Amino acid sequence: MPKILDAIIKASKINKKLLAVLIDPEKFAAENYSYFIEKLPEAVTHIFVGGSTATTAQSEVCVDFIKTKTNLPVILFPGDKEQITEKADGILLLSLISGRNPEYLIEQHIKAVPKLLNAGLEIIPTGYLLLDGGNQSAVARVSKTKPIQQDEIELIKNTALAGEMLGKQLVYLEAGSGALIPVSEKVIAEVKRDLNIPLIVGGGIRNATQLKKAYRAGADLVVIGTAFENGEFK
Ligand code: 1GP
Repeated sequence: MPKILDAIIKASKINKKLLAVLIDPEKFAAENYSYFIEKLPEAVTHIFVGGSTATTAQSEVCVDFIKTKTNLPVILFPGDKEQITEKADGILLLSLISGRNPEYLIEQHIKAVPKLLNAGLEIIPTGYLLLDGGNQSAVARVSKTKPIQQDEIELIKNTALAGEMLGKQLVYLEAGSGALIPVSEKVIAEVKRDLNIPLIVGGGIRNATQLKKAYRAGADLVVIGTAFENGEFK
């Protein structure tokens, strides 16, 4: 039973908004995160673990620790197959469909199969779109792909819908970690209009106003990393 995905779909149907905190295993140190995880805002429903360049060991230590501190679902959001650890509950199996680099469209996934086969992780096929967030993102740098400009609404929308038609179970609109400009309400609303699967939005969301705007525009789940990590979320 795909428990994590089912819960996200159910929440989306009743318009219950979800919030994920993103933890980068590379920046993780138990002594800094202990308090952080225990004191997460009540609205947080999921923990995402991933970064652009973390190793398997870093990812494992991070997930292990988080699992001792919370019962929230811990979901891998890996930048690389090396970050896959069976200690998590699930994985967003991301296909970078905004880009044209075969490595992140299919190669990484093929290489990940031996690790995923018997891992017992809930695998959630996710169409991942990198949009321009006003600065160069780690995703763009590592994946060597170009983000889609946020005014290319038709392209963004059709890319997301193509993802759904290909069988992705979630669409993730990403402005990049630390983006100066989060995904706009217009983009979120246009994508959401014809999409039948839950919509995740992340990148550059730093305060409650931006969070509310993303929800109001149609995001089902918002991901916040940097602002929580730095204790700057207002
Ligand atoms: C990055 O969308 C996430 O993949 C979170 O971005 O770190 O800017 O919150 P921030």
